[in-house]
Amino acid sequence: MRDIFNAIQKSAIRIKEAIDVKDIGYSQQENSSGETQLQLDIQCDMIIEEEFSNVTSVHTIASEEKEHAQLMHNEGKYFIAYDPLDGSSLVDVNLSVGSIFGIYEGDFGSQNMVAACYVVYGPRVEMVFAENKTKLYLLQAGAFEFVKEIRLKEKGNLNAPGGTQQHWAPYHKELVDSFFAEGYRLRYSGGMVPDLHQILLKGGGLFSYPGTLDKPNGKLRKLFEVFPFAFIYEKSGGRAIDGKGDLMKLPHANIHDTAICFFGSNYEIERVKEVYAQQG
Ligand code: AFP
Repeated sequence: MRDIFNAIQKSAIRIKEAIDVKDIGYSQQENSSGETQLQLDIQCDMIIEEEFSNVTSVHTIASEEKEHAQLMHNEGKYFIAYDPLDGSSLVDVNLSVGSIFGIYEGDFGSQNMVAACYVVYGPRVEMVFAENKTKLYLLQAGAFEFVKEIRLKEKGNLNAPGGTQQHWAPYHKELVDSFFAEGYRLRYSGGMVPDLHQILLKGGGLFSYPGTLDKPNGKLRKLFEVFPFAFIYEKSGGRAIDGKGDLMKLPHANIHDTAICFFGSNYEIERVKEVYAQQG
C-alpha cells in the first residue's frame, strides 16, 4: 500500500502543476458519462496512469475518463478506480477541485475496498488517506506532511444539497429545508471533493445527491466517487447511505454505475433515513 500512497503523492504534485498552467480548453472527446472532456481531464488521467504503471502491486485501473478498465500488472493484487480531476469544470472559475481514488483488493466492488484517498487542489493542496483511520496530509515544500487524524462529531451544521432543485422530489426538498430551518449553513460549490472535505474538517453536516427526475439513480459514480467517500466517512465516524441502506453494501454492474448518496454525521443520516423510510 505504501507504493500506491507514494504514486498518488507524485500524481498530485504533477496534477497541481498541470492545473497551474493557463486554461487549455475543451477536447473534442466525451467521457463515458457523456461529458465533454477538458484537455486537462485527459492530461491528469495520463499522469495517474503513468504513475500507477510503475507500481507492480496494481493489477488493474479504471478511470472515470475511460470507458473500460485497464490491466497494469498481472502479478498485482490491487484494483484502483479513480476520478483524475473531479469538478474540472470549476477550474476555469478558479474554484477548488480534486482527485479521488478507490483502492480495492482482488477486484472492484464495495466489499473489496481496503483504502480510499482524495486530493483537494485549493488554496493549499491537501490529501486525505483512509485505511483503518482517516489521516490528513498537507503538501509543503514538495512533500505531503501528516497533519492529524479526522473524526466527525455526532452532529454538524453544514448542509451541501446537490442536484438540480427543480427536479427534487417534494419530500427531499422538505428534508433539505428542515436542516436550514434548524440553522444549518449552505455550503455547496459544485465540487464533490471540496464540499465533502469541508464537512469532514468542520466536524460534520450533510452532503446529499438524491435521485432526481433527470437523474433517477443519482449522478455520482459508485467506484470512483461514492464508495471512496463512503469508506472515508465511515472510517471518520460518520455514515454513508443511499437513503435506505449503507452505500458500502451496494453492488455494481458497470464500472460507471451511479448511486443516490448521502454522506454525513450520525444525526443527519438518521434524519435522512426517517424521511426516506416513509417513501416506501
Ligand atoms: P463536473 O466534473 O462536471 O464539474 O461535475 C462535478 C460533480 O461530478 C461533483 O464533483 C459534484 O458534486 C456534482 O457534479 C455537482 O453536480 P450538480 O451541479 O448537479 O449539483
